Parts: sequence; structure tokens; C-alpha cells
Amino acid sequence: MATLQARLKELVPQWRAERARLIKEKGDKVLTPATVAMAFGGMRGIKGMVCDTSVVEPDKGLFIRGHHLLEIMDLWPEQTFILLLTGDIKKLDDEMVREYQREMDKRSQVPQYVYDVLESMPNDSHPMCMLNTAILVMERESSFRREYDRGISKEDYWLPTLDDSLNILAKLPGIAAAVYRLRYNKGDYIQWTPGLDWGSNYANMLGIGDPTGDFAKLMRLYLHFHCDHEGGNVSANTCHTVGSALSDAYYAASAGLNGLAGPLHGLANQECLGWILETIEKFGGAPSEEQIRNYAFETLRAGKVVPGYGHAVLRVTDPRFTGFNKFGKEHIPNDPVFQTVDRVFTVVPKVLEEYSNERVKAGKGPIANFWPNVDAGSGALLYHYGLTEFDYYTVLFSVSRAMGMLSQLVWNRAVGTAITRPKSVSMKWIAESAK
Ligand code: NMX
Ligand code: MLT
Repeated sequence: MATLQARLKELVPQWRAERARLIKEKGDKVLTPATVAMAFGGMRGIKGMVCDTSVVEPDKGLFIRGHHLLEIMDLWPEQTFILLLTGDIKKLDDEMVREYQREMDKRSQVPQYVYDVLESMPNDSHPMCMLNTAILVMERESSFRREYDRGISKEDYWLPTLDDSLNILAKLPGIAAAVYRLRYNKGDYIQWTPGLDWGSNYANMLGIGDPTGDFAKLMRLYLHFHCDHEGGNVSANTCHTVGSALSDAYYAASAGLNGLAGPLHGLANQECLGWILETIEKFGGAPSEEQIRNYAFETLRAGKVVPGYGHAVLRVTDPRFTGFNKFGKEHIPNDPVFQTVDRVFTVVPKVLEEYSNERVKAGKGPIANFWPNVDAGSGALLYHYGLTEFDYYTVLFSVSRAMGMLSQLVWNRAVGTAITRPKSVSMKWIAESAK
């Protein structure tokens, strides 16, 4: 990784100098007050950590290193990872990208013991449990742990962390594809093809027929879109917290992705397609707007969430949803599942607004955002191309999210972010002492 490493060796001293300057000049400035409601409310809105790889603006969505997602829709995941790490957009034929691809080729071989562990798991294990177990079991490969045990200097922590990250990223498509083929009885594993890009390799190893090449195109888009969503989301934040204890990248990535496996986070993509298919089954075909409205209210009145809608930070339609919708309109405009997703988009925000008003009248808090998030539309596209096992979808999200979590980990190691340790207070303390 001569080129990427050389670029980081230029950047790391600059990041460190900027960190030192900001602490010196602005160390006592207040970012946000933390109220009692925020402490009970998942720390929502508390600005309490630093992340340079990407920023989510409530009214605009995701910016990766300052570039709005919809302006860099065409990046391939290799370019995405380099952008996350360095802030540079490299052309596909740039030496850094080519070298990164060669590095993926070199490191892609999944160790036999990973297959052995996967094969010994109960056959009703969730694909996310299988993926995260596989990452964890590879911890013995960690360069960081080896170097740490040898007494490496703090200044150099980021180097073996980068090495671990590249190793994980190179093996993830093969592991994730093995989970798919094993879990759904698809036959033998398909091996990595040297010279093929990361997204196409993953598509190919899944073994989904792709005569037009559009599935590989979708996979590249999917892996690009889910890569990162600043530092506070559950997966990134968990990876960061675990990594802040100097647990290595295998521990940290597996932990972060365990968070992604929750239905309020990445598992929403499986829930979402499930919900769409339920409406189709219930109404015997693509449902009308009225039928969707009724079913959405039925879901809400049963005390459940409408998956794929709402967000902790966003207050507009997620640009990732917009991008997937664009892909769908261009490639599969007549697909009934895609059409249903599109129809749900015209109905559900109004339903959530109405329901939110009802909640407020009943003395509850409002729903903060009525608009679709990343998970609302992606499943319909995967389903169209033959990836119909929707409890697998969060694994795809994971392969992509690993790029963001790991680039954040490298960055944090490079600038020397402290171990995470916010202060908690008791209810008694709040009752007696909060002013
Ligand atoms: N359907 C029903 N109720 C909702 C929804 C929704 N889609 N979104 C928010 N609410 C409720 C929420 O459950 C909460 O209720 P209560 O006070 O009774 O617990 C209330 O509205 C206030 O929540 P918000 O402040 O709007 O949202 P919060 O920031 O707490 O949570 C999500 C954000 C994303 C967890 C929430 O919108 C949600 O559960 N959405 C559905 C699940 C989903 O799509 N998750 C994927 C997010 C993206 N990702 O990939 O991670
Ligand atoms: C994500 O991509 O991590 C989700 O949109 C959730 C979030 O940002 O909180």
C-alpha cells in the first residue's frame, strides 16, 4: 500500500496539528448543552465526538469529505474508501486505486477456519450473527494486536490499524458471500476473481446470475451509498467506542456491525422489504394508495414502526433513498415491488404526519421526521435482481459500512482520540441536582 500509506503519512501530521490547534484555541468553547431530555433520549443532538470522514446535515443529508452524496453517485467503492480516508477523489485508473485493488486481490483469501466456524453454526443462525462471528474469529490475524504486544509507539498505532482494516475489507465480500451461499443452500462457495473490482467480485461470489451486468452496477452503488453516516450512528459509534479501548479492528468492526443488526438501525432494510411484500400479499398485488394508507395506520396502531421511515438526524428525504429511486426508475421502472416502494413514498410521510399529530394530542412527543431513510428503497432493487432472501440484506449494508467504520478507526488512531468515557448520572442525581 505504498501510495495510500504515503498519502496518509503526509496527512496524519496535518490532522494532528489541526487537532492540537483546535484544542488550544477552542478547547473551552461549548458545542451543545446536554439536557435531561437528551440524556434520556439517546443523547440525540449532543455534539460530543469528532468525525472527519463524513457529515450528515439534517436538511441535506450525507456529505463525504465535503462532497454531497448525489454529486458523487458514480464513485466505485474503492474510490469511496480512499475518499473517506484521505479526502481525495481519485480516478479509477489512478495508481492509488489500482494499487488498492491489487491489495484487495492479495488479501482476499478467506482462511479455512472461518468457513469451518460458519459451517458449524446452527443453520437457523441469522446471517448477521454469522458475519460478525466470522469477523471476530479472524481476530487472531490482527497486526495491531501483534505490534502492540511488541511495544509499538502510540504515534504508529494507525499503521497496523490500516493493515487490519485492509485485511478485513479484502476478506469481507468472500465471507459475506459464503454466509449467503451456506445459509440459503446455494451450493459451493465461489472464489474471489483477481483483477475484478470489489463490488463486482462480491456480486459474482454471491452467485446471482447477472447477464446484463446491472446487478454488479447496483452492488457498486449499494456499497458506495451505505459506507458512512458520520460518527454518531450506532454502528460507527460502537466501533469507535470499542476501538477507543485499543481493542483491534476485528473486535471493533464486529462490535459495530452487531449494532447494525438492530431493527432500528441496519436491520430496517430487511424489515422494510418484508413490510412491502406483506402489503402486496395482503392485497393480492401492488396495493393502491388507500390500501397502503390503511396498512400503515394498522402497523402504527399495533405499536410498531413503519420501517424505512424517520431518522435521528435527517429532516428531509434521505439522498441515499433518492439515489436508489433514480436507479430504480432508470433500470426497473415496471417492477411491481419497486412501484409499491414508490407509492409508499407518496403515502407514508402524510400518514406519519397525521399520526404524529394524534400522538401530540395524546400528550406524547412528535415523530421528528416523516421522510424515507436509506432502508426504504434498496430492498426492492435487490429483490428484482434475484437477491430475494431479505434477512440477508443487512449483511450487504455491513460490507459497505465497514469502510466508514474502519476509516474512522484509522483516523481516530492517527489523531490519538482518547478512550470513550462519558459521565452518566442517576435518576436520583437528576431529581436532586439537575439545574
Ligand atoms: N414509525 C413509527 N413511529 C416512529 C417512526 C416510524 N417510522 N419514526 C419515529 N417514530 C416514533 C419513535 O418510535 C418515537 O416514539 P416513542 O416516543 O413512542 O418511543 C417517536 O416517533 C419519536 O422518535 P423520533 O425522535 O422521530 O426518532 P428517533 O430519533 O428516536 O429514532 C429512528 C429514529 C430511525 C430509530 C426511527 O425513526 C425509527 O424507528 N424508524 C423506523 C426504523 C428505521 O427505518 N430505521 C432505519 C434507520 C436508518 N438506518 O439504516 O439506520
Ligand atoms: C446510518 O446510515 O447509519 C443511518 O442512517 C442511521 C444514522 O445515521 O443514525
